[in-house]
Amino acid sequence: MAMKRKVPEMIDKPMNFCPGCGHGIVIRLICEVLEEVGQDKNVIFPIGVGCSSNLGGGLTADRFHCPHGRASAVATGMKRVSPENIIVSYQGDGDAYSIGIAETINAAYRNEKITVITVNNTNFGMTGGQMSWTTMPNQKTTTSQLGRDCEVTGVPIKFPEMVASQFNPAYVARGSVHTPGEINKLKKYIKNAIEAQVNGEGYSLVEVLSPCPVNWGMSPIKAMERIATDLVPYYPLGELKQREAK
Ligand SMILES: Cc1ncc(C[n+]2csc(CCOP(=O)(O)OP(=O)(O)O)c2C)c(N)n1
Repeated sequence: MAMKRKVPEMIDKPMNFCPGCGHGIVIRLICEVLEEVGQDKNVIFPIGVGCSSNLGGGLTADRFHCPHGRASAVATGMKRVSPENIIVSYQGDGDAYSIGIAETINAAYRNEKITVITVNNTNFGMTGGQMSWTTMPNQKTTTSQLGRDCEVTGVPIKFPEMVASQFNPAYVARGSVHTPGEINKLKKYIKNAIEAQVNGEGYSLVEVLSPCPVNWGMSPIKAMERIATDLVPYYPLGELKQREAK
């Protein structure tokens, strides 16, 4: 008998991502985890502006499409008003770390009991691939046509490192989607982040390195390879702050 393919119940429509985009993988993992920990009917997603917004179109879950960059502030309000709900913000790097960096830092600083998932594809994907704070040194984008000059722009931000070393979060990790093995590890990171919130342990953050083949001007396979060769050496993978044993 043929195996039945199991898609999480909360995914009820296809989402519109470019071929080879990583967003769909990340969203699938989040939904699988929420179902496994029994929170799929209890979650609310504050969603950023960008390709990340497509999450809103494909799920049955409650969600709120926030003003650009402000999802951490919205998440804070949701959690404080309704602490029994699980609040998972879903944002791109441009949204969370460039446009909304103040809100993103402030929620982490206050150790809000929310989960923040940021998809780092090293550019503003939806609007055509402009430079963001995570664009790599010398990377060509539509607004850094000669390559990112860090003398002029500063260096790419390592937000998880900053949160893990300067604040007091419950859990911080950086994962990636560029191999099946990394996807499995990423799922464990997302599970820890959401379980930390379920247990009221404090702020949890997972950054995901994710390909953007169209704006990187690469095939989907080359874009996955670029993560391994160019991004991982600068943005190391793994847990930056582990949960304390309860
Ligand atoms: C206040 C405001 N400024 C700018 C925009 C235009 N805008 C829409 S999506 C986007 C880029 C989002 O990039 P990122 O957060 O990295 O997400 P991605 O699309 O790469 O997933 C921008 C600049 C907007 N919608 N609102």
